[in-house]
Amino acid sequence: MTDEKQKQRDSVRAPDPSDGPLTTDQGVAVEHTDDSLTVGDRGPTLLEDFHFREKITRFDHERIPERVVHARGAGAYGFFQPYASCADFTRAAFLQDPSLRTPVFVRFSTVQGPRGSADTVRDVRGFATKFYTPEGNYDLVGNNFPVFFIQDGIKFPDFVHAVKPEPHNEIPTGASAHDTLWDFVSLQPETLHTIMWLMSDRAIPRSYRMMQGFGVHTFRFVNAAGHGTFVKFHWKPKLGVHSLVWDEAQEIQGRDPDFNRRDLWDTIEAGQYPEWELGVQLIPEEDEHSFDFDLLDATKIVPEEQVPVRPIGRMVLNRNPDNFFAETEQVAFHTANVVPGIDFTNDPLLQARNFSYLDTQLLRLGGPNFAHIPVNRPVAGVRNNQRDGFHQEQIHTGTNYTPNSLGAGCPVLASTDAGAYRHLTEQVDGQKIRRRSPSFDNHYLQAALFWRSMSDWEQQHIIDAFRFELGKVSAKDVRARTVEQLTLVSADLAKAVAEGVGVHAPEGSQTPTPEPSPALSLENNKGDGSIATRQIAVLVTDGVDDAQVTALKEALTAEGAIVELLAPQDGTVRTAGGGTLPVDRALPTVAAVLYDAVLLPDGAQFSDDPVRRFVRNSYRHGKPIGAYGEAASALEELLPAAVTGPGVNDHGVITAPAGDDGFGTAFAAAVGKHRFWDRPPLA
Ligand code: HDE
Repeated sequence: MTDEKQKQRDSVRAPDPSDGPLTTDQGVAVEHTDDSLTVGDRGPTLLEDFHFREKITRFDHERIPERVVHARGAGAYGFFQPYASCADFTRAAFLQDPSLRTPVFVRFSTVQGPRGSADTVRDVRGFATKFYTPEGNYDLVGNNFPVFFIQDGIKFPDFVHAVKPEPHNEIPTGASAHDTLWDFVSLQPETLHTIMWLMSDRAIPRSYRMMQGFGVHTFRFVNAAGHGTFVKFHWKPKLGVHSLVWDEAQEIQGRDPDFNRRDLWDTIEAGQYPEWELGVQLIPEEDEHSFDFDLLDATKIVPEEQVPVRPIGRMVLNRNPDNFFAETEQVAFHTANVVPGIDFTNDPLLQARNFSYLDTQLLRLGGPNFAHIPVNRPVAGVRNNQRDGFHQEQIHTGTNYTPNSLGAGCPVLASTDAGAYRHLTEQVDGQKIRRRSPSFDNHYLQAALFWRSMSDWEQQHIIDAFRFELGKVSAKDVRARTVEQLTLVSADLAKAVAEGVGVHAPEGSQTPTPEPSPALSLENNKGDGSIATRQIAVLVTDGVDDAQVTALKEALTAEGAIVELLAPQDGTVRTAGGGTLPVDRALPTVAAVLYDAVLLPDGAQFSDDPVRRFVRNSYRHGKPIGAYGEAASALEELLPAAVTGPGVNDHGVITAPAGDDGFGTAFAAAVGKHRFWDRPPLA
């Protein structure tokens, strides 16, 4: 369906290259572009070669500064549609009419690494959405964690300097496991809650399509009567929230550094559109002070058990950009891009962001006219007296000041009834001071809340992550100081981390014991068990039973899974019946870490090293493994501790005799569970 944004994009597409010959930037046709203009066969090159000079100059100027944070990203277009009118609490036009689809552009990102860094690093993921609403652009510039590392934006340069590669040697790329970050963390306890999220599997999402998103700050909705309500925004993925394991994530960094970007692109191209539900936690103004934390503190969540998340609409991403640079690189999000009905709070982190985004974009996009860039252009009309500047794209006519009579007073001012933005009227008074509010003081309570809300395997992964990260820190006193901080979150956690990194965890600290919030555990966010878009590897060799492979592939594909036949070499394999079966990929070009599950069909041979490695790696990473017919016995020999006879076991290993009708269903059910953590170790 072509929406207003797509029509606008169509109107600015570069001419079709097949419409005429190659030209210069001035539209002059070119007859030869492979050799420069020289005197004689062996030069010198002539300055008058305008085509050469233009071609090289344009190339020399192709790069723009990358984002200072969130440099690495991937984006897509789609739409947002509310379920029902939200008029009771906001007048935002795009949240009134359930039949109105608002075009969106979403960019997902990592934070620490540069543009060319790997996707599957341990990091926060950006989740920024631009809604092209009838009342102008609204940007919800969120992350996949609901909290942030610092409370006041004035600390942002310190935090970012600490987490970025170290200044003397620009190491490490895309990683937080280094001295300066942990030095900062150990001295700045407000980071701890978000550090718990960073050490959890939330920091290594399986896919952008399987992440939650959060607005982080408390914002405000304002209704037509001018009444405000505090609001926290949540995106919930339809496919559930799923993550990788750290060992796997590291291997993917080498095997396919574009893992998350490719996944987003490929699924949209395949018509398997990612979808999220937008939910809001609404807090009446009179309840502002009824929590044991401050609503203005971005290092705190409002537990869902305390204030439920109310679903208000859904977002579907259904179109890849046409040009990465023009769209995904040049998109400019800004927390201050709000529309009537959405307002700010005095969260000091949000206030700083409201300054920073425009400021950085002036540099990154080369001047003040970047709203003319197609991806940034609102579908709502733009009329104002802002003029000139670098890269002015429009020819303004008429007067350029207000008030005027010579231009018939245009553009005229709007009333709020006609859609004008009006900031919420609010009484504010106090002393001018430079001091953190005492209501922001408790840094340990919610770090403990997060820890206590995790399942056993999630806690183990957090311990492993702390051990990995601190183990990479060369300054022993930084390790010790961080562990000291952890003793104020959980004695068990501190002890387990201390043991792994060779420091002592002091005893006797008081740790908070808040009631767990089950909504925080990945265990409770798995989705409905759908196997849609899951990548399933079928390992085939000569001798395979093709009838059953084909039947299983059809059944799994019908449920939306992506099934690939992998063989030691590309081309075809010979089937048991003497025919041939086409192969999708050769094993040397892929790896187990790029798949969600593996299937071993009857008749295929599992003696080859690459095949055995594939199966063992899938097992180590908790992935479902299915084998039938003779392959089941081969699997038993390969993973003796894991196969407990025919059928489905708790370890996600499914075996069955050839021709067993229930095998496909049992295997699909295991794939829908994503991972199995409680497995006997490999022999
Ligand atoms: Fe950002 N952030 N940020 N940030 N942020 C940027 O804007 C900043 C913060 C987030 O895909 C920059 O255009 C400050 C929280 C995302 O293009 C910059 C502070 C959250 C993206 C900037 C924060 C975010 C950015 C870099 C502390 C989650 C990528 C380039 C006060 C709610 C958007 C740019 C995209 C990008 C500043 C903290 C999310 C420098 C000063 C909290 C998703 O302006």
